[in-house]
Amino acid sequence: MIDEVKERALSELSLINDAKELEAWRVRYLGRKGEVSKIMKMLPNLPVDERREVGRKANELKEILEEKFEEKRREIRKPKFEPIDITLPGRPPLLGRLHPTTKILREICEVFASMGFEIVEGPEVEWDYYNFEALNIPEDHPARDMWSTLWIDYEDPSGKTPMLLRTHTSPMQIRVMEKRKPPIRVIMPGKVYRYEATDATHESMFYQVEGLAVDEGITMADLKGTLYEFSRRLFGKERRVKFRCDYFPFVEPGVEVAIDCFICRGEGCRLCGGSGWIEILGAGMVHPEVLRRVGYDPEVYTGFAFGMGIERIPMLRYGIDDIRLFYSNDIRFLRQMR
Ligand code: 2U9
Repeated sequence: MIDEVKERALSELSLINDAKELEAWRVRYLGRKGEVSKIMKMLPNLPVDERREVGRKANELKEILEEKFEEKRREIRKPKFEPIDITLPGRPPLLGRLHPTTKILREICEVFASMGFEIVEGPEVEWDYYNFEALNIPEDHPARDMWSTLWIDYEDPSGKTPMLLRTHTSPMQIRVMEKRKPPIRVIMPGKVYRYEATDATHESMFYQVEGLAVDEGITMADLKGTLYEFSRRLFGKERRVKFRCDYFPFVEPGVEVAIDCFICRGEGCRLCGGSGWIEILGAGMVHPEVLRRVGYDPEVYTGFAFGMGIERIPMLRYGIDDIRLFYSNDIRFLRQMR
């Protein structure tokens, strides 16, 4: 009989889908005069040995029906559609931003790509040969002091030169020249490493873009024309550009390139340190010794090269006063980018 009540109750319940019917069902089965109560009231009339078994089953029935009742009640109460308040303002989607280094790097690449330069990348762990020797910076030469180097503790079994983290992207230019024949027009963006105490203007890792053009008949005029164009495309077409002598072992002559300050236009202000000029890059005609080493005849081929540190540019443009902010992974820094 208990089983029959259970089956009936559950099959009726399965057809119910409103609160009124559900309440009637509850009264019918779980109410004071309901089916379960009726069974309970019968218990004292049963023989003692049957009473126990029937009592247990009756309690079980009661529990199951109560549980199923609750389940159904929750189901009925749940709205069929999530209510939405269409007057609430929408949640703005979270937009990613470009890191200032990435943004400027892309701008630089675009300018040179439009002038016919190809973008190449290369290894950050290098041989001493490519980072120094081939660039006319011999071992024990004082010129090496220009680059505080992070050495890699590795000795190549073939007796190759020591390994290091590249201190500039120049080694890649040697690799390109070894692999190809002129005409060459490439730029190489990438990370470089220096063994240096960090401060507001120095980091042990930073980005560089270097460029190289080698062909027959390339002159200083090509260098100047290219870098004039670059400076104006990046910093404004009204910029004045100044070339001054400088020294790098891998170029001869070497120059330092400065633009008139884009804040004070040369008057002298805080940004340019009062001089009216801002240094943006270094450059020069590729040293004949460097060409000879990669098997190019310097009597036939000439070239120009340039190099710049990237972070300096967004620092000037966005007024960022500490280079350490770039790679400390503080999201508040990136959120300020447009
Ligand atoms: C080859 C031949 C010549 C690359 C050059 C510079 C001048 C230069 C510095 C600017 C700031 C590096 O980031 S920085 O510290 N670079 O001033 N770089 S000429 O000349 C080369 C490179 C490769 C084969």
